[in-house]
Amino acid sequence: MGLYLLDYGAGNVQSLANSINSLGHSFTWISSAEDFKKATSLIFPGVGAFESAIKGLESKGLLEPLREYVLSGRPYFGICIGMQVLFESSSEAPSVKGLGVVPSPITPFDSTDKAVPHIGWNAVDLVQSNDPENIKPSEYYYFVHSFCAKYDPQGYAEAAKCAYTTTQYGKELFISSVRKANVLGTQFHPEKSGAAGLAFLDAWLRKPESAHASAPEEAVASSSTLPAIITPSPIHRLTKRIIACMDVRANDAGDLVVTKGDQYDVREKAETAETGGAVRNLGKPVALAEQYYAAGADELCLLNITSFRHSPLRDQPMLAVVRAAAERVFVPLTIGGGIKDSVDPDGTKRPALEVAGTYFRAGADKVSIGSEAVIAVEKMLANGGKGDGTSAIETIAKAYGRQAVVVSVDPRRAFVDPATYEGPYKTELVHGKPGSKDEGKAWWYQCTISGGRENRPLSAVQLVQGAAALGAGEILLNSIDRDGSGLGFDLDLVSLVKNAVSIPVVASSGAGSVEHFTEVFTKTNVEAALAAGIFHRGEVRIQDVKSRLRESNVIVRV
Ligand code: 1PR
Repeated sequence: MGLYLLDYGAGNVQSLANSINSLGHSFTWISSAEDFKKATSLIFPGVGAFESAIKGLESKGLLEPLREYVLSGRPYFGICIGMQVLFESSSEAPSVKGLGVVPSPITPFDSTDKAVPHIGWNAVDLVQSNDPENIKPSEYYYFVHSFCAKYDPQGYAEAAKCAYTTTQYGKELFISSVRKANVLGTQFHPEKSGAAGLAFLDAWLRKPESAHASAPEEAVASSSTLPAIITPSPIHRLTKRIIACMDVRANDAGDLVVTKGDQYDVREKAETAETGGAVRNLGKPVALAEQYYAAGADELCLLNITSFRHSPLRDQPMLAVVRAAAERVFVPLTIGGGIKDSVDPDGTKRPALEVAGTYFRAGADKVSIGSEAVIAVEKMLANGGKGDGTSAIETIAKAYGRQAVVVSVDPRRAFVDPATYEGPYKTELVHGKPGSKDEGKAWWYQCTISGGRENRPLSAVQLVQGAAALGAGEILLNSIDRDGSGLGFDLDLVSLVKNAVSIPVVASSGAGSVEHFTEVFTKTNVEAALAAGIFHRGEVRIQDVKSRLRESNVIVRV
């Protein structure tokens, strides 16, 4: 008896488990169809892709028991895919059917006027007058999805009547949560929405089950109230994200520390008397992660910059860091470094999908792929521009959804003679601004692998376009030239990449002051900005960055 959580085996369900534990509630995992009979409340935290969710449930014999549970009138709370399965169908996977409790389809966002997936903190507007979870229209909640249920009171009136809240992305208005009889569903992730999300979840969990339950027939009954007609606002309220990044590696004593490089060199300068040559130590990863969460970081990024000799699955300390951080931090966590096919010393093959799955189960929300993405795009271009389905990007995106796959780009400027250059990157050349120290120079952005140690014959534009075609959901755009320099983001690079893809782009490398964040958000269309050194050294606080952005009318979560 009691609260059960449903895990269909391909999503980060650990984040929800961690938030429920942190709120002091207990639960049991559904491990067989029989468990549905014992459940008196059920949460389905479905992260990932619609097809793998439905097929995963079917293959485990859990789809029909889930349908019976929902129709029984007992309390159900579905998150993201857990909400989408309540609908009739999804164009993400036309061959499979949803539960049909909410009669409308799930369709893709239009990417002509905005980046898709919709990733980040957005506002919700209450539609139903009854608000038992006390949702806060003044707060922001975290979304990460490419498909949604459009709010369409004329075309899909019955579904619109189920809308508890709506949210606007670009010009599109979609159902961001549903409430019907015993059923609650949120497209946003309360478990990743900081204090506001935890309060929402807690409100649902604290209510007596009898208050959520309904008679079985109410779960399918239609309502007589007419759905509200809502006119979209001129602008949406998706916030710009501020991300704190921790580069993690073992120092010379073997302890995992947060380090920070200058142009990717993480060792103290040789002339520094006592510490010369040592790996820079800027703190402990979990302690820093907690500190940045408390300070209002919208996301955290942990990059394992150790070069793996074996599969990263043997790197238990890093997994322990991810687990501990995920227990304390309730905003999204991206983990990078070593996400690739590898082989253990005993010959055991470890596909990238397994590596990623291990990080997801430890509590990561997204994985970031660096070197392997470059190799995959080179292979794809050599094959006439088509992926063969085997790359890390493709396999992970297929199982977990593209929003879980970030491609980390490590480009460096490659100078050419602008007067004579006739090479393949001619259309991507950037010319130094008149009056700047680069006047008269021209360069393209060359991809590197292995932490910048190896240059590859691929441009940043080719990489991001190829990665997006293979299924990446977001770009983390570093700059080796700017890393640790404090000179500000490389706006030429950011604009070039942002204009080349329609997936969200995170600008990284070079932040040295609050003004650099204002600059990157007002001069480019980038969705998020990431910094490391200035936060680690305490030179700038995340709160100060956000206050300044607000003064410049950039929408941020404060
Ligand atoms: O190739 O899939 O194993 O992934 C390795 C990952 O580790 C990549 O994301 C790569 O960017 C990163 N990485 C590898 N070596 C280093 C290094 O520093 N020696 N760190 C490294 C790259 C760059 C950013 C940094 C920003 C902001 N770190 O993470 O945080 O530049 O810094 P700033 O604000 O101080 O300027 P794979």
